[in-house]
Amino acid sequence: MTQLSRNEHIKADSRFLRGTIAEGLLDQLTGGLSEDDQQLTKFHGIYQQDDRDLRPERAKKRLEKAFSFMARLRVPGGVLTAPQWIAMHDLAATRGNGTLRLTTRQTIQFHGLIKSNLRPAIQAIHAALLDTVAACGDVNRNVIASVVPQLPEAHEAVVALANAISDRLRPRSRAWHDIWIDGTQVAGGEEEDEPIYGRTYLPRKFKIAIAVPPQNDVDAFAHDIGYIAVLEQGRIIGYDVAVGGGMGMTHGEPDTFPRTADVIGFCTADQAVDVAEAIVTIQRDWGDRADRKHARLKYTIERRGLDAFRTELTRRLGWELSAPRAAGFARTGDAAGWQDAPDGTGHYGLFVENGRVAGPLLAALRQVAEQHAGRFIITPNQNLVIADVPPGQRATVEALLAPHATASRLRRNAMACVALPTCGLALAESERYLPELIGALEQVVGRVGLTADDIMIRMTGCPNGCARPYLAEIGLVGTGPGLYNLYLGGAFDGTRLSKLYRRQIGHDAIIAALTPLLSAYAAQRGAGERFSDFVIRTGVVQATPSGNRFHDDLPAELAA
Ligand code: SRM
Ligand code: SF4
Repeated sequence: MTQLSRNEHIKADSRFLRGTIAEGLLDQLTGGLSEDDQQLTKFHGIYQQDDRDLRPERAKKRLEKAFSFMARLRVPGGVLTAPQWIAMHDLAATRGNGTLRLTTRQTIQFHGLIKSNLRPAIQAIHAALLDTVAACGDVNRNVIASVVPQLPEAHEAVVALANAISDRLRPRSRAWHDIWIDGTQVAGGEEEDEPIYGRTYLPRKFKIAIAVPPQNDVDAFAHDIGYIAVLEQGRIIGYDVAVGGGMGMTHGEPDTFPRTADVIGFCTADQAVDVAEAIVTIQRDWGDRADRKHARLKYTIERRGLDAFRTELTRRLGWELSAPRAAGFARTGDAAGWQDAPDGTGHYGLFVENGRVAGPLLAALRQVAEQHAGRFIITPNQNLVIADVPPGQRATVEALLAPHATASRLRRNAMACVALPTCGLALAESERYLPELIGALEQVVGRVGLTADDIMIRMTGCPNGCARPYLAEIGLVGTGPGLYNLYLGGAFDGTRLSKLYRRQIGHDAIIAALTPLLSAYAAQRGAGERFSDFVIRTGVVQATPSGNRFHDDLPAELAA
Protein backbone atom coordinates (compact mmCIF):
# COMPACT_ATOMS: atom_id res chain seq x y z
CA MET A 1 0.00 0.00 0.00
CA THR A 2 1.28 3.51 -0.75
CA GLN A 3 2.26 5.56 2.24
CA LEU A 4 0.17 8.63 2.92
CA SER A 5 1.94 11.98 3.15
CA ARG A 6 2.47 13.45 6.63
CA ASN A 7 -0.21 16.09 6.04
CA GLU A 8 -2.83 13.35 5.59
CA HIS A 9 -2.19 12.15 9.15
CA ILE A 10 -2.21 15.69 10.53
CA LYS A 11 -5.61 16.31 8.91
CA ALA A 12 -7.06 12.96 10.03
CA ASP A 13 -5.99 13.50 13.64
CA SER A 14 -7.01 17.16 13.81
CA ARG A 15 -10.62 16.83 15.01
CA PHE A 16 -11.76 18.69 11.95
CA LEU A 17 -9.00 21.30 11.80
CA ARG A 18 -8.60 22.04 15.51
CA GLY A 19 -5.33 20.33 16.42
CA THR A 20 -3.75 22.17 19.35
CA ILE A 21 -4.05 25.64 17.82
CA ALA A 22 -6.06 27.05 20.73
CA GLU A 23 -3.46 25.83 23.27
CA GLY A 24 -0.61 27.08 21.06
CA LEU A 25 -2.04 30.58 21.01
CA LEU A 26 -1.78 30.70 24.80
CA ASP A 27 1.89 29.67 24.89
CA GLN A 28 3.83 32.87 25.53
CA LEU A 29 7.25 31.22 25.42
CA THR A 30 7.30 31.30 21.62
CA GLY A 31 5.99 33.61 18.92
CA GLY A 32 5.14 30.58 16.78
CA LEU A 33 2.93 27.50 16.76
CA SER A 34 3.78 23.79 16.56
CA GLU A 35 4.64 22.38 13.12
CA ASP A 36 1.43 20.37 12.87
CA ASP A 37 -0.69 23.35 13.90
CA GLN A 38 1.04 25.45 11.24
CA GLN A 39 -0.39 23.08 8.65
CA LEU A 40 -3.87 23.33 10.21
CA THR A 41 -3.99 27.15 10.52
CA LYS A 42 -3.74 27.28 6.73
CA PHE A 43 -7.29 25.92 6.54
CA HIS A 44 -8.26 28.95 8.65
CA GLY A 45 -6.53 31.31 6.18
CA ILE A 46 -3.48 31.85 8.40
CA TYR A 47 0.22 31.17 7.70
CA GLN A 48 3.07 31.30 10.14
CA GLN A 49 5.99 33.23 8.62
CA ASP A 50 9.14 34.96 9.79
CA ASP A 51 10.99 38.05 8.65
CA ARG A 52 13.73 36.52 6.50
CA ASP A 53 15.69 39.80 6.44
CA LEU A 54 16.21 39.37 10.19
CA ARG A 55 17.21 35.71 10.15
CA PRO A 56 21.03 36.11 10.14
CA GLU A 57 21.05 38.73 12.90
CA ARG A 58 18.68 36.76 15.12
CA ALA A 59 20.57 33.52 14.52
CA LYS A 60 23.80 35.26 15.57
CA LYS A 61 22.10 36.38 18.78
CA ARG A 62 20.64 32.89 19.24
CA LEU A 63 17.15 34.33 19.18
CA GLU A 64 14.05 32.60 17.89
CA LYS A 65 13.15 33.64 14.32
CA ALA A 66 11.07 36.85 14.12
CA PHE A 67 7.77 35.01 13.78
CA SER A 68 4.60 36.68 12.63
CA PHE A 69 1.50 35.54 10.77
CA MET A 70 -0.10 36.28 7.44
CA ALA A 71 -3.90 36.18 7.26
CA ARG A 72 -5.79 35.97 3.99
CA LEU A 73 -9.44 36.94 3.52
CA ARG A 74 -12.04 34.86 1.71
CA VAL A 75 -13.74 37.32 -0.65
CA PRO A 76 -15.51 35.51 -3.51
CA GLY A 77 -15.37 37.76 -6.58
CA GLY A 78 -13.22 40.27 -4.68
CA VAL A 79 -16.12 42.56 -3.74
CA LEU A 80 -15.88 44.65 -0.55
CA THR A 81 -18.09 47.50 0.63
CA ALA A 82 -16.51 50.87 1.46
CA PRO A 83 -17.01 50.30 5.24
CA GLN A 84 -15.34 46.89 4.90
CA TRP A 85 -12.37 48.55 3.15
CA ILE A 86 -12.09 51.03 6.03
CA ALA A 87 -12.23 48.20 8.57
CA MET A 88 -9.44 46.36 6.75
CA HIS A 89 -7.39 49.57 6.58
CA ASP A 90 -7.74 50.01 10.35
CA LEU A 91 -6.85 46.40 10.98
CA ALA A 92 -3.65 46.65 8.94
CA ALA A 93 -2.71 49.81 10.82
CA THR A 94 -3.43 48.54 14.32
CA ARG A 95 -2.53 44.85 14.16
CA GLY A 96 -0.54 44.25 10.96
CA ASN A 97 2.45 45.88 9.29
CA GLY A 98 0.49 48.93 8.09
CA THR A 99 0.00 47.64 4.53
CA LEU A 100 -2.73 45.77 2.69
CA ARG A 101 -1.58 43.28 0.08
CA LEU A 102 -3.98 42.69 -2.83
CA THR A 103 -3.37 39.21 -4.17
CA THR A 104 -3.52 37.42 -7.50
CA ARG A 105 -6.62 35.62 -6.18
CA GLN A 106 -8.66 38.75 -5.68
CA THR A 107 -8.33 39.13 -1.94
CA ILE A 108 -6.35 40.87 0.79
CA GLN A 109 -3.44 39.52 2.81
CA PHE A 110 -2.36 41.03 6.11
CA HIS A 111 1.32 40.56 6.90
CA GLY A 112 3.16 40.96 10.19
CA LEU A 113 0.44 39.89 12.65
CA ILE A 114 2.21 38.81 15.83
CA LYS A 115 0.71 35.90 17.73
CA SER A 116 -0.98 38.00 20.41
CA ASN A 117 -2.65 40.09 17.68
CA LEU A 118 -3.90 37.15 15.68
CA ARG A 119 -7.17 36.43 17.43
CA PRO A 120 -8.16 40.13 17.74
CA ALA A 121 -7.35 40.53 14.03
CA ILE A 122 -9.57 37.63 13.00
CA GLN A 123 -12.32 38.96 15.27
CA ALA A 124 -12.07 42.37 13.57
CA ILE A 125 -12.42 40.64 10.21
CA HIS A 126 -15.47 38.78 11.50
CA ALA A 127 -16.97 42.02 12.86
CA ALA A 128 -16.70 43.44 9.32
CA LEU A 129 -18.78 40.46 8.10
CA LEU A 130 -15.77 38.86 6.45
CA ASP A 131 -13.75 35.75 7.25
CA THR A 132 -10.58 33.86 6.43
CA VAL A 133 -12.18 30.39 6.28
CA ALA A 134 -10.55 28.14 3.69
CA ALA A 135 -8.47 30.96 2.21
CA CYS A 136 -5.58 28.43 2.29
CA GLY A 137 -5.30 24.68 2.98
CA ASP A 138 -6.35 21.51 1.14
CA VAL A 139 -9.81 22.79 0.25
CA ASN A 140 -11.46 24.96 -2.34
CA ARG A 141 -9.88 28.43 -2.04
CA ASN A 142 -11.24 31.91 -2.72
CA VAL A 143 -13.35 31.67 -5.89
CA ILE A 144 -12.37 34.42 -8.30
CA ALA A 145 -14.51 36.09 -10.96
CA SER A 146 -14.02 38.57 -13.79
CA VAL A 147 -14.26 42.20 -12.73
CA VAL A 148 -16.78 43.59 -15.21
CA PRO A 149 -19.01 46.00 -13.26
CA GLN A 150 -19.58 47.87 -16.53
CA LEU A 151 -21.66 44.80 -17.56
CA PRO A 152 -23.86 44.81 -14.44
CA GLU A 153 -25.99 41.77 -15.22
CA ALA A 154 -23.04 39.56 -16.13
CA HIS A 155 -20.97 40.79 -13.21
CA GLU A 156 -23.76 40.18 -10.74
CA ALA A 157 -24.18 36.66 -12.12
CA VAL A 158 -20.50 35.69 -11.84
CA VAL A 159 -20.14 37.15 -8.35
CA ALA A 160 -23.29 35.30 -7.30
CA LEU A 161 -21.88 32.07 -8.76
CA ALA A 162 -18.53 32.66 -7.00
CA ASN A 163 -20.41 33.03 -3.71
CA ALA A 164 -22.62 30.01 -4.35
CA ILE A 165 -19.62 27.78 -5.15
CA SER A 166 -17.72 29.15 -2.19
CA ASP A 167 -20.68 28.42 0.13
CA ARG A 168 -21.22 24.91 -1.21
CA LEU A 169 -17.53 23.98 -0.90
CA ARG A 170 -16.77 25.73 2.39
CA PRO A 171 -15.66 23.37 5.16
CA ARG A 172 -18.53 22.68 7.58
CA SER A 173 -16.26 22.32 10.63
CA ARG A 174 -16.93 24.92 13.34
CA ALA A 175 -13.23 25.00 14.19
CA TRP A 176 -12.66 28.51 12.79
CA HIS A 177 -15.43 29.95 14.97
CA ASP A 178 -14.43 27.95 18.01
CA ILE A 179 -10.77 28.94 17.89
CA TRP A 180 -10.80 32.50 16.58
CA ILE A 181 -14.17 33.97 17.47
CA ASP A 182 -15.50 32.16 20.54
CA GLY A 183 -11.96 31.97 21.75
CA THR A 184 -11.62 29.35 24.43
CA GLN A 185 -12.74 25.99 23.13
CA VAL A 186 -9.97 23.41 23.15
CA ALA A 187 -11.86 20.13 22.91
CA GLY A 188 -14.72 19.34 20.55
CA GLY A 189 -15.12 18.48 16.93
CA GLU A 190 -15.49 14.70 17.31
CA GLU A 191 -19.18 14.80 16.49
CA GLU A 192 -18.75 16.94 13.37
CA ASP A 193 -18.82 15.84 9.76
CA GLU A 194 -17.60 17.16 6.42
CA PRO A 195 -20.16 15.85 3.93
CA ILE A 196 -18.15 16.88 0.86
CA TYR A 197 -14.57 16.61 2.07
CA GLY A 198 -14.51 13.95 4.77
CA ARG A 199 -11.95 13.89 7.62
CA THR A 200 -8.91 14.37 5.39
CA TYR A 201 -10.25 17.08 3.10
CA LEU A 202 -8.64 17.23 -0.36
CA PRO A 203 -5.20 15.87 -1.27
CA ARG A 204 -4.11 19.44 -2.05
CA LYS A 205 -5.35 23.00 -2.62
CA PHE A 206 -8.14 23.52 -5.14
CA LYS A 207 -8.86 26.68 -7.17
CA ILE A 208 -11.79 27.91 -9.21
CA ALA A 209 -12.12 30.94 -11.52
CA ILE A 210 -15.05 32.36 -13.49
CA ALA A 211 -14.32 34.40 -16.62
CA VAL A 212 -16.48 36.66 -18.76
CA PRO A 213 -15.04 36.74 -22.30
CA PRO A 214 -13.42 38.57 -23.93
CA GLN A 215 -11.84 39.40 -20.55
CA ASN A 216 -9.54 36.69 -19.19
CA ASP A 217 -8.53 38.74 -16.17
CA VAL A 218 -8.93 35.63 -13.99
CA ASP A 219 -6.58 33.46 -16.08
CA ALA A 220 -9.26 30.79 -16.44
CA PHE A 221 -6.81 28.16 -17.71
CA ALA A 222 -4.56 28.38 -14.63
CA HIS A 223 -7.23 26.83 -12.38
CA ASP A 224 -8.37 23.41 -11.26
CA ILE A 225 -11.72 24.53 -12.66
CA GLY A 226 -12.19 27.48 -15.02
CA TYR A 227 -15.74 28.53 -15.90
CA ILE A 228 -15.97 30.55 -19.10
CA ALA A 229 -19.26 32.42 -19.42
CA VAL A 230 -21.45 32.08 -22.51
CA LEU A 231 -23.47 35.23 -23.07
CA GLU A 232 -26.63 35.83 -25.07
CA GLN A 233 -27.71 39.47 -25.33
CA GLY A 234 -25.62 40.40 -22.31
CA ARG A 235 -27.08 37.59 -20.16
CA ILE A 236 -25.03 34.61 -19.01
CA ILE A 237 -26.81 31.42 -20.05
CA GLY A 238 -24.13 29.01 -18.93
CA TYR A 239 -20.45 28.20 -18.82
CA ASP A 240 -17.83 26.21 -20.64
CA VAL A 241 -15.99 24.14 -18.05
CA ALA A 242 -12.19 23.80 -18.16
CA VAL A 243 -10.39 21.40 -15.81
CA GLY A 244 -6.87 20.63 -14.67
CA GLY A 245 -5.01 23.93 -14.80
CA GLY A 246 -2.27 24.86 -12.36
CA MET A 247 1.05 26.67 -12.21
CA GLY A 248 3.28 25.16 -9.54
CA MET A 249 6.35 23.09 -10.36
CA THR A 250 9.74 22.33 -8.83
CA HIS A 251 13.05 23.29 -10.45
CA GLY A 252 14.93 20.23 -11.71
CA GLU A 253 11.91 17.90 -11.44
CA PRO A 254 10.49 17.58 -14.96
CA ASP A 255 7.60 15.41 -13.77
CA THR A 256 6.23 18.60 -12.21
CA PHE A 257 4.96 21.26 -14.61
CA PRO A 258 2.48 24.08 -15.10
CA ARG A 259 -0.58 23.05 -17.07
CA THR A 260 -3.37 24.88 -18.88
CA ALA A 261 -6.85 23.52 -18.19
CA ASP A 262 -8.75 21.52 -20.85
CA VAL A 263 -12.25 22.59 -21.87
CA ILE A 264 -14.50 19.53 -21.40
CA GLY A 265 -17.98 20.87 -22.15
CA PHE A 266 -20.79 23.28 -21.32
CA CYS A 267 -23.21 23.46 -18.40
CA THR A 268 -26.09 25.85 -17.74
CA ALA A 269 -25.77 28.50 -15.05
CA ASP A 270 -28.06 26.45 -12.77
CA GLN A 271 -25.84 23.39 -13.08
CA ALA A 272 -22.50 25.10 -12.40
CA VAL A 273 -22.37 24.58 -8.60
CA ASP A 274 -23.20 20.86 -8.91
CA VAL A 275 -20.45 20.52 -11.51
CA ALA A 276 -17.94 22.08 -9.09
CA GLU A 277 -18.95 19.72 -6.29
CA ALA A 278 -18.75 16.65 -8.53
CA ILE A 279 -15.28 17.60 -9.78
CA VAL A 280 -14.09 18.26 -6.23
CA THR A 281 -15.29 14.83 -5.10
CA ILE A 282 -13.48 13.14 -7.99
CA GLN A 283 -10.28 14.89 -6.97
CA ARG A 284 -10.98 13.95 -3.31
CA ASP A 285 -11.20 10.26 -4.30
CA TRP A 286 -8.68 10.08 -7.15
CA GLY A 287 -6.02 12.60 -6.12
CA ASP A 288 -2.55 11.48 -4.99
CA ARG A 289 -2.39 11.49 -1.17
CA ALA A 290 1.13 10.09 -1.01
CA ASP A 291 3.15 12.78 -2.78
CA ARG A 292 2.05 16.39 -2.38
CA LYS A 293 4.11 17.40 -5.39
CA HIS A 294 1.80 15.34 -7.59
CA ALA A 295 -1.43 15.88 -5.72
CA ARG A 296 -3.14 18.65 -7.71
CA LEU A 297 -6.01 17.85 -10.07
CA LYS A 298 -3.75 18.52 -13.08
CA TYR A 299 -1.69 15.43 -12.24
CA THR A 300 -4.82 13.37 -11.52
CA ILE A 301 -6.01 14.16 -15.04
CA GLU A 302 -2.60 13.45 -16.58
CA ARG A 303 -2.50 10.10 -14.76
CA ARG A 304 -6.07 8.92 -15.38
CA GLY A 305 -6.65 10.62 -18.76
CA LEU A 306 -9.21 13.22 -19.74
CA ASP A 307 -11.67 10.65 -21.15
CA ALA A 308 -11.80 8.68 -17.92
CA PHE A 309 -12.21 11.90 -15.99
CA ARG A 310 -15.10 13.03 -18.22
CA THR A 311 -16.81 9.63 -17.91
CA GLU A 312 -16.53 9.73 -14.12
CA LEU A 313 -17.91 13.26 -14.03
CA THR A 314 -20.93 12.17 -16.07
CA ARG A 315 -21.43 9.21 -13.75
CA ARG A 316 -21.35 11.37 -10.63
CA LEU A 317 -23.59 14.08 -12.10
CA GLY A 318 -26.04 11.68 -13.71
CA TRP A 319 -26.02 13.78 -16.88
CA GLU A 320 -23.48 14.87 -19.47
CA LEU A 321 -21.92 18.25 -20.22
CA SER A 322 -22.89 19.42 -23.72
CA ALA A 323 -20.49 20.67 -26.42
CA PRO A 324 -18.45 23.78 -25.49
CA ARG A 325 -19.66 27.07 -26.93
CA ALA A 326 -17.88 30.03 -25.27
CA ALA A 327 -16.33 32.83 -27.29
CA GLY A 328 -12.56 33.31 -27.28
CA PHE A 329 -10.59 35.67 -25.07
CA ALA A 330 -8.92 38.92 -26.11
CA ARG A 331 -6.63 39.58 -23.17
CA THR A 332 -5.61 38.97 -19.60
CA GLY A 333 -4.94 41.76 -17.10
CA ASP A 334 -7.10 44.72 -16.15
CA ALA A 335 -8.27 47.91 -17.84
CA ALA A 336 -7.07 51.14 -16.17
CA GLY A 337 -9.13 54.32 -15.74
CA TRP A 338 -12.89 54.80 -16.15
CA GLN A 339 -15.35 52.20 -17.43
CA ASP A 340 -18.89 53.48 -17.93
CA ALA A 341 -21.95 51.50 -16.86
CA PRO A 342 -25.32 51.85 -18.63
CA ASP A 343 -26.86 53.56 -15.58
CA GLY A 344 -24.37 56.43 -15.76
CA THR A 345 -22.16 55.30 -12.89
CA GLY A 346 -18.44 54.91 -13.48
CA HIS A 347 -15.93 52.28 -12.38
CA TYR A 348 -12.36 53.44 -11.82
CA GLY A 349 -9.60 50.92 -12.48
CA LEU A 350 -6.62 51.69 -10.26
CA PHE A 351 -3.23 50.15 -10.95
CA VAL A 352 -1.60 49.04 -7.68
CA GLU A 353 2.03 48.10 -8.17
CA ASN A 354 2.38 44.44 -7.16
CA GLY A 355 -0.78 44.79 -5.08
CA ARG A 356 0.97 46.52 -2.18
CA VAL A 357 -1.28 49.25 -0.75
CA ALA A 358 0.84 51.38 1.55
CA GLY A 359 1.73 54.96 2.49
CA PRO A 360 0.02 57.77 0.55
CA LEU A 361 -1.98 55.34 -1.62
CA LEU A 362 -3.40 53.67 1.48
CA ALA A 363 -4.37 57.07 2.88
CA ALA A 364 -5.95 58.18 -0.42
CA LEU A 365 -8.04 55.01 -0.65
CA ARG A 366 -9.29 55.54 2.87
CA GLN A 367 -10.43 59.03 1.88
CA VAL A 368 -12.19 57.59 -1.15
CA ALA A 369 -13.89 54.98 1.04
CA GLU A 370 -15.01 57.62 3.52
CA GLN A 371 -16.63 59.68 0.78
CA HIS A 372 -18.02 56.93 -1.36
CA ALA A 373 -20.68 54.36 -0.60
CA GLY A 374 -19.89 52.11 -3.58
CA ARG A 375 -17.90 48.90 -3.84
CA PHE A 376 -14.17 48.24 -3.77
CA ILE A 377 -13.48 45.33 -6.13
CA ILE A 378 -10.11 43.62 -5.91
CA THR A 379 -8.96 42.24 -9.27
CA PRO A 380 -7.14 38.93 -9.86
CA ASN A 381 -4.16 40.97 -11.04
CA GLN A 382 -3.54 42.71 -7.70
CA ASN A 383 -5.35 45.89 -8.77
CA LEU A 384 -8.47 47.63 -7.50
CA VAL A 385 -11.69 48.92 -9.09
CA ILE A 386 -13.62 51.66 -7.30
CA ALA A 387 -17.08 50.74 -8.55
CA ASP A 388 -20.46 52.48 -8.75
CA VAL A 389 -19.16 56.04 -8.66
CA PRO A 390 -22.02 58.46 -9.43
CA PRO A 391 -21.28 61.14 -12.08
CA GLY A 392 -21.06 63.88 -9.42
CA GLN A 393 -18.29 62.03 -7.51
CA ARG A 394 -16.04 61.13 -10.39
CA ALA A 395 -13.85 64.21 -10.16
CA THR A 396 -13.25 63.69 -6.42
CA VAL A 397 -12.33 60.02 -6.81
CA GLU A 398 -10.03 60.81 -9.70
CA ALA A 399 -8.36 63.71 -7.92
CA LEU A 400 -7.60 61.49 -4.93
CA LEU A 401 -6.34 58.49 -6.89
CA ALA A 402 -4.87 59.74 -10.17
CA PRO A 403 -1.58 60.87 -8.59
CA HIS A 404 -1.01 57.26 -7.51
CA ALA A 405 -2.09 55.71 -10.77
CA THR A 406 0.55 56.96 -13.18
CA ALA A 407 2.54 54.09 -14.61
CA SER A 408 3.92 53.08 -17.99
CA ARG A 409 2.06 50.42 -19.95
CA LEU A 410 4.88 47.99 -19.27
CA ARG A 411 4.52 48.52 -15.52
CA ARG A 412 0.72 48.27 -15.63
CA ASN A 413 0.95 44.90 -17.36
CA ALA A 414 3.45 43.54 -14.84
CA MET A 415 2.86 41.55 -11.71
CA ALA A 416 5.13 40.08 -9.01
CA CYS A 417 4.44 37.68 -6.16
CA VAL A 418 5.23 38.63 -2.55
CA ALA A 419 8.44 36.60 -2.09
CA LEU A 420 10.97 38.11 0.36
CA PRO A 421 10.96 38.94 3.21
CA THR A 422 7.78 37.11 4.31
CA CYS A 423 7.46 34.11 2.00
CA GLY A 424 9.22 31.10 3.45
CA LEU A 425 9.56 29.48 0.01
CA ALA A 426 11.18 32.38 -1.88
CA LEU A 427 14.49 31.66 -3.59
CA ALA A 428 14.85 35.21 -4.96
CA GLU A 429 13.31 38.67 -4.62
CA SER A 430 10.15 39.44 -6.55
CA GLU A 431 7.83 42.22 -5.29
CA ARG A 432 10.83 44.23 -4.04
CA TYR A 433 12.82 43.78 -7.26
CA LEU A 434 10.38 43.91 -10.17
CA PRO A 435 9.86 47.72 -9.96
CA GLU A 436 13.61 48.21 -10.53
CA LEU A 437 13.72 45.77 -13.43
CA ILE A 438 10.71 47.42 -15.05
CA GLY A 439 12.48 50.77 -14.66
CA ALA A 440 15.41 49.44 -16.68
CA LEU A 441 13.14 47.84 -19.28
CA GLU A 442 11.18 51.09 -19.63
CA GLN A 443 14.38 52.60 -21.00
CA VAL A 444 14.62 49.79 -23.54
CA VAL A 445 11.01 49.98 -24.75
CA GLY A 446 11.38 53.77 -24.89
CA ARG A 447 14.45 53.47 -27.13
CA VAL A 448 12.89 50.95 -29.52
CA GLY A 449 9.47 52.64 -29.68
CA LEU A 450 7.22 50.25 -27.74
CA THR A 451 5.96 52.56 -24.99
CA ALA A 452 2.39 52.42 -26.34
CA ASP A 453 2.35 48.60 -26.45
CA ASP A 454 0.97 46.13 -23.96
CA ILE A 455 3.62 43.53 -23.11
CA MET A 456 2.96 41.31 -20.12
CA ILE A 457 5.74 40.57 -17.59
CA ARG A 458 5.28 38.45 -14.49
CA MET A 459 7.83 37.51 -11.85
CA THR A 460 7.91 35.05 -8.98
CA GLY A 461 10.55 34.37 -6.36
CA CYS A 462 10.29 30.59 -6.81
CA PRO A 463 8.75 28.07 -9.23
CA ASN A 464 5.43 27.79 -7.34
CA GLY A 465 4.03 30.35 -9.76
CA CYS A 466 1.94 32.62 -7.49
CA ALA A 467 1.89 35.43 -10.08
CA ARG A 468 1.10 32.90 -12.86
CA PRO A 469 4.46 33.57 -14.61
CA TYR A 470 4.23 30.62 -17.00
CA LEU A 471 1.26 32.29 -18.68
CA ALA A 472 3.13 35.57 -19.19
CA GLU A 473 4.69 36.84 -22.40
CA ILE A 474 7.86 37.40 -20.35
CA GLY A 475 8.10 35.26 -17.22
CA LEU A 476 10.87 35.45 -14.63
CA VAL A 477 11.08 32.73 -12.01
CA GLY A 478 13.58 32.89 -9.14
CA THR A 479 16.20 30.15 -8.87
CA GLY A 480 18.48 31.66 -6.21
CA PRO A 481 19.49 35.07 -4.83
CA GLY A 482 19.50 37.54 -7.76
CA LEU A 483 18.96 34.79 -10.33
CA TYR A 484 15.96 33.93 -12.51
CA ASN A 485 14.90 31.59 -15.26
CA LEU A 486 13.52 33.58 -18.19
CA TYR A 487 10.44 32.18 -19.98
CA LEU A 488 8.95 33.57 -23.19
CA GLY A 489 5.90 32.98 -25.34
CA GLY A 490 2.93 32.78 -22.95
CA ALA A 491 -0.07 34.05 -24.90
CA PHE A 492 -1.42 37.52 -24.12
CA ASP A 493 -4.94 36.07 -23.80
CA GLY A 494 -3.83 33.46 -21.24
CA THR A 495 -4.38 30.42 -23.46
CA ARG A 496 -0.77 29.22 -24.01
CA LEU A 497 2.09 28.44 -21.64
CA SER A 498 5.56 29.86 -22.13
CA LYS A 499 8.90 28.13 -22.75
CA LEU A 500 12.29 28.38 -21.02
CA TYR A 501 14.63 30.76 -22.86
CA ARG A 502 17.51 31.46 -20.43
CA ARG A 503 18.50 29.68 -17.24
CA GLN A 504 19.66 31.36 -14.01
CA ILE A 505 20.45 34.86 -15.17
CA GLY A 506 20.79 38.10 -13.21
CA HIS A 507 19.67 41.69 -13.80
CA ASP A 508 22.17 42.66 -16.52
CA ALA A 509 21.75 39.40 -18.40
CA ILE A 510 17.95 39.76 -18.32
CA ILE A 511 18.20 43.21 -19.91
CA ALA A 512 20.80 41.92 -22.39
CA ALA A 513 18.57 38.98 -23.37
CA LEU A 514 15.40 41.03 -23.81
CA THR A 515 16.82 44.12 -25.54
CA PRO A 516 17.48 42.56 -28.98
CA LEU A 517 14.16 40.70 -28.87
CA LEU A 518 12.16 43.84 -28.08
CA SER A 519 14.08 45.74 -30.73
CA ALA A 520 13.41 43.05 -33.36
CA TYR A 521 9.75 42.94 -32.35
CA ALA A 522 9.42 46.71 -32.78
CA ALA A 523 10.99 46.52 -36.24
CA GLN A 524 9.62 43.26 -37.67
CA ARG A 525 6.26 42.45 -36.11
CA GLY A 526 3.19 41.82 -38.20
CA ALA A 527 0.02 43.89 -37.90
CA GLY A 528 -1.48 43.37 -34.44
CA GLU A 529 1.09 40.70 -33.60
CA ARG A 530 1.75 40.28 -29.88
CA PHE A 531 5.31 40.01 -28.51
CA SER A 532 4.69 36.41 -27.43
CA ASP A 533 3.41 35.38 -30.87
CA PHE A 534 6.38 37.12 -32.49
CA VAL A 535 8.98 35.20 -30.46
CA ILE A 536 7.30 31.95 -31.47
CA ARG A 537 6.90 32.85 -35.15
CA THR A 538 10.55 33.87 -35.41
CA GLY A 539 11.75 30.69 -33.66
CA VAL A 540 13.15 32.35 -30.52
CA VAL A 541 11.24 29.73 -28.53
CA GLN A 542 8.97 26.83 -29.49
CA ALA A 543 5.27 27.03 -28.63
CA THR A 544 4.14 24.96 -25.63
CA PRO A 545 0.95 23.19 -26.71
CA SER A 546 0.16 21.58 -23.34
CA GLY A 547 1.52 21.33 -19.81
CA ASN A 548 3.09 17.90 -20.32
CA ARG A 549 5.23 19.46 -23.11
CA PHE A 550 6.40 22.37 -20.96
CA HIS A 551 9.92 20.98 -20.56
CA ASP A 552 10.17 19.70 -24.16
CA ASP A 553 11.59 21.27 -27.31
CA LEU A 554 14.43 23.05 -25.56
CA PRO A 555 17.83 23.65 -27.15
CA ALA A 556 20.49 21.22 -25.87
CA GLU A 557 22.17 23.81 -23.62
CA LEU A 558 18.89 24.37 -21.74
CA ALA A 559 17.58 20.80 -21.54
CA ALA A 560 17.86 19.64 -17.91
FE1 SRM B 1 0.74 31.12 -3.80
C1 SRM B 1 2.32 29.14 -1.59
C2 SRM B 1 1.48 33.78 -1.96
C3 SRM B 1 -1.46 32.85 -5.59
C4 SRM B 1 0.80 28.67 -6.24
N1 SRM B 1 1.68 31.37 -2.04
C5 SRM B 1 2.22 30.42 -1.25
C6 SRM B 1 2.65 30.98 0.11
C7 SRM B 1 1.52 30.81 1.05
C8 SRM B 1 3.97 30.39 0.67
C9 SRM B 1 3.90 29.23 1.63
O1 SRM B 1 3.26 28.21 1.33
O2 SRM B 1 4.51 29.34 2.68
C10 SRM B 1 2.88 32.43 -0.32
C11 SRM B 1 2.76 33.46 0.80
C12 SRM B 1 3.67 34.64 0.51
C13 SRM B 1 3.50 35.76 1.44
O3 SRM B 1 4.48 36.09 2.17
O4 SRM B 1 2.45 36.39 1.48
C14 SRM B 1 1.95 32.55 -1.49
N2 SRM B 1 0.06 32.93 -3.70
C15 SRM B 1 0.55 33.93 -2.95
C16 SRM B 1 -0.04 35.27 -3.34
C17 SRM B 1 -0.19 36.22 -2.16
C18 SRM B 1 0.82 35.88 -4.45
C19 SRM B 1 0.60 37.34 -4.73
O5 SRM B 1 1.63 38.02 -4.81
O6 SRM B 1 -0.52 37.80 -4.90
C20 SRM B 1 -1.35 34.79 -3.97
C21 SRM B 1 -2.44 34.63 -2.96
C22 SRM B 1 -3.63 34.01 -3.54
C23 SRM B 1 -4.86 34.09 -2.70
O7 SRM B 1 -5.29 35.20 -2.39
O8 SRM B 1 -5.44 33.02 -2.42
C24 SRM B 1 -0.93 33.41 -4.48
N3 SRM B 1 -0.23 30.77 -5.55
C25 SRM B 1 -1.02 31.69 -6.17
C26 SRM B 1 -1.26 31.28 -7.53
C27 SRM B 1 -2.05 32.06 -8.57
C28 SRM B 1 -3.49 31.68 -8.61
O9 SRM B 1 -3.97 30.94 -7.74
O10 SRM B 1 -4.15 32.10 -9.53
C29 SRM B 1 -0.59 30.07 -7.70
C30 SRM B 1 -0.49 29.27 -9.03
C31 SRM B 1 -1.72 28.57 -9.39
C32 SRM B 1 -1.76 27.20 -8.79
O11 SRM B 1 -2.12 27.08 -7.61
O12 SRM B 1 -1.38 26.26 -9.47
C33 SRM B 1 0.05 29.76 -6.45
N4 SRM B 1 1.42 29.17 -3.87
C34 SRM B 1 1.40 28.37 -4.98
C35 SRM B 1 2.09 27.14 -4.67
C36 SRM B 1 2.33 25.96 -5.64
C37 SRM B 1 1.14 25.08 -5.73
C38 SRM B 1 1.40 23.85 -6.56
O13 SRM B 1 0.44 23.28 -7.06
O14 SRM B 1 2.54 23.44 -6.70
C39 SRM B 1 2.54 27.26 -3.34
C40 SRM B 1 3.34 26.22 -2.54
C41 SRM B 1 2.55 25.04 -2.12
O15 SRM B 1 1.31 25.00 -2.20
O16 SRM B 1 3.18 24.08 -1.69
C42 SRM B 1 2.10 28.54 -2.87
FE1 SF4 C 1 6.52 32.66 -2.36
FE2 SF4 C 1 7.18 31.32 -4.52
FE3 SF4 C 1 4.67 32.09 -4.18
FE4 SF4 C 1 6.49 33.87 -4.74
S1 SF4 C 1 5.91 32.18 -6.08
S2 SF4 C 1 4.95 34.05 -3.10
S3 SF4 C 1 8.28 33.09 -3.72
S4 SF4 C 1 5.74 30.64 -2.93
